[in-house]
Amino acid sequence: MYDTIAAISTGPVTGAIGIVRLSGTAAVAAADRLFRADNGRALADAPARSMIGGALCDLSGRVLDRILAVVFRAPKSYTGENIVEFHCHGALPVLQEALRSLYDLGVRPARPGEFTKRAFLHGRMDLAQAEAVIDLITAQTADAARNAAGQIGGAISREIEAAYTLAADLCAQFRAEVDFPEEDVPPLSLPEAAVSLRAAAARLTALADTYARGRILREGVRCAIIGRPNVGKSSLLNALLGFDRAIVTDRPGTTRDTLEESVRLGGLWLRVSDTAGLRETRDETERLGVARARLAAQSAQLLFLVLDGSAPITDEDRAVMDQARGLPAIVVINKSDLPARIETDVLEAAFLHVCRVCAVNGDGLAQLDSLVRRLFESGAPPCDGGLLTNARHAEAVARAAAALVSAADALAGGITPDVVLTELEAGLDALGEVTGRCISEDIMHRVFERFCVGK
Ligand SMILES: Nc1nc2c(ncn2[C@@H]2O[C@H](COP(=O)(O)OP(=O)(O)OP(=O)(O)O)[C@@H](O)[C@H]2O)c(=O)[nH]1
Ligand SMILES: [Mg+2]
Repeated sequence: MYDTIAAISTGPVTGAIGIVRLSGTAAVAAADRLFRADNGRALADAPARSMIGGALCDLSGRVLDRILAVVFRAPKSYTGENIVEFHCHGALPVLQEALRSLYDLGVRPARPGEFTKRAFLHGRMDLAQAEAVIDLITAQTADAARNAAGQIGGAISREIEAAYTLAADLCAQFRAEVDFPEEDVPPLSLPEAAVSLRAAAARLTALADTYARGRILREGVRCAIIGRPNVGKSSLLNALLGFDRAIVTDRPGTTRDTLEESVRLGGLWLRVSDTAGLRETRDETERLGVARARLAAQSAQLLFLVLDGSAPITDEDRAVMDQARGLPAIVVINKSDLPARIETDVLEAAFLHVCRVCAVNGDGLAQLDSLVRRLFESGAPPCDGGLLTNARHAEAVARAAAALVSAADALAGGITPDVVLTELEAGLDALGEVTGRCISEDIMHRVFERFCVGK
């Protein structure tokens, strides 16, 4: 039995609509103290999942807002409990006043993620699906949202369950043979079992490998703009953002500190750092900036190496090119509005991805967009929910795959059933960590504390 909780599910912002949500045994009774339906009927008698017009009042009966109320009855609700939603006009003071009245009635403020935690605890979704809810809420790109939506629909859970069922069935068979050797348990075909285990392990390994791309979906791509001073790095950042974020001057050495901004490019979420121009310098502040620029370049997953297309390649350019060699880099030849004097053939020989842009008028940015898209999308599976986006899941799935391979090896090597059982059980535990079948209080707490209040 859980107490009744409430929160502003649309968040502490003013919008056209604001939703106060209550969940728990007393949700409908508490809501009925504040809501006067236009049809005169109590919410306790209202049909489920219908919008009912009426007035939202405080406990003294003063009207706060004209709203729509919806009742969802247990167990057919998001949390699996009785839920009432008040769809109000989005004025925060009204929403807060409604909450205060509910608290006076003994309803408790919901903690971050508590609605979704209850959904998990009541079996409305497994842990992988619950975690996808937070991915969906915080998605930065359409692909990230699509992947999360697929996971809420059970894409990951189905993969995990298939392996879980196979391992659990084999476990049951082996247990029967170990525990009741005198019973007539039909013998297991060991080679067949080993083959199915290896096939399941291969699928799990492929799933774990999707994390490389899934991580990019969730965390974005760390990208550094590097180049010698004055080639137009800050101008490129501003052009990508669509507004003047970084200071631009015609004096080399303008940018000192690194500056990070998020941009959407090539369907991806890029966390772009504009950096100080790379050169040898005696100026102490600039030297610190150059050191930071090098650090940003080293930790980046993608480099935009900017060159000035209106000048021949300099020694400073060459030093930057040396630093970028072997890293995922796109050479951006800037200032395409000026007469070209750069040796393009040298660049094309040294780097796979080269494009010409003008950071001042935006020419060539579309080509940069498609280069980024191509660089990160080649061979990637579609974002339909099949990508793991969570390090904890990826680690557990890889561990499960390793355990199933060990079990298959033990079977093939004619090792005693108890060893096979130990491996199979380790695999089951690892899979259970993803779906939440076997999960410690501590991990569960950590998962849900990442949520916002009201979800
Ligand atoms: N004609 C032309 N000028 C540009 C273009 N992009 C940048 N510039 C000019 O080049 C100069 C340097 O631009 P910045 O963006 O400050 O260059 P930066 O690489 O950030 O320079 P540092 O911060 O000093 O390393 C400025 O005068 C810009 O207006 C371009 O595409 N065409
Ligand atoms: Mg700059």
